[in-house]
Amino acid sequence: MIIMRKFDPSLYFITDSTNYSEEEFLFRVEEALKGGVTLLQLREKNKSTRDYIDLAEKVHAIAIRYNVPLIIDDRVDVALAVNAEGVHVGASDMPVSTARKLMGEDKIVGATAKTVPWAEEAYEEGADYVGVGAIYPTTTKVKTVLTSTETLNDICNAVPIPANAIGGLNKDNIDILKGIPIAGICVVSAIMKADSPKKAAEELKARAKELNLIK
Ligand code: TZP
Ligand code: MG
Repeated sequence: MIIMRKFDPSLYFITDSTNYSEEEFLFRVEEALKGGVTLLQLREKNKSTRDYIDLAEKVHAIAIRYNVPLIIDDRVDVALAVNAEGVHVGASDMPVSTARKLMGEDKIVGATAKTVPWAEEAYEEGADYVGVGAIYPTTTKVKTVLTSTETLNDICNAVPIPANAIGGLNKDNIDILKGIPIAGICVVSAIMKADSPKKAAEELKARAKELNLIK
């Protein structure tokens, strides 16, 4: 059993099953875990509730073997149904305070924050971490605007919870984050679409360490 709410956000991998068979998708998720991903989010936008739960159960079974917490995007009901370690909510999802109430004190609740007031509100409502971005334009299906590295820095300094950078990040461009007290890097494509998700995770982690972005 994973100790709840103790998590390492340093290499946060968010999945996207689009264009993969379930077998290929699960293989890639496991390879990423082998490569050193420390936190995993299942992010599905077009699945029925039943299919979301079905896939979440499979991903959770894999994540447990690597002792990596599983966060479910958007859906508290799906997170509770599979006893995932947490949920991530954005602006159009359930409010953080409601997600916290439903998830209980033992689970991780993450939130999206693009401004300092938004991050402060998430923290006050019980969020355990904030995801901040998009730092770079992203090709991952998402309605988002860019967040400057100045705002990212301000958010990191404004709230006592971990703040992760997200959006278009890869091993060749994370140097832009140097000196900003982020807790970790969040990526979809850089790992999901890599020839080898394992190698991509290893290289991203090594580069982030080299830049002193993570320990
Ligand atoms: N929120 C802000 S950017 C983003 C999300 C979910 C997508 C990041 O995906 P990628 O492929 O790492 O740019
Ligand atoms: Mg959402």
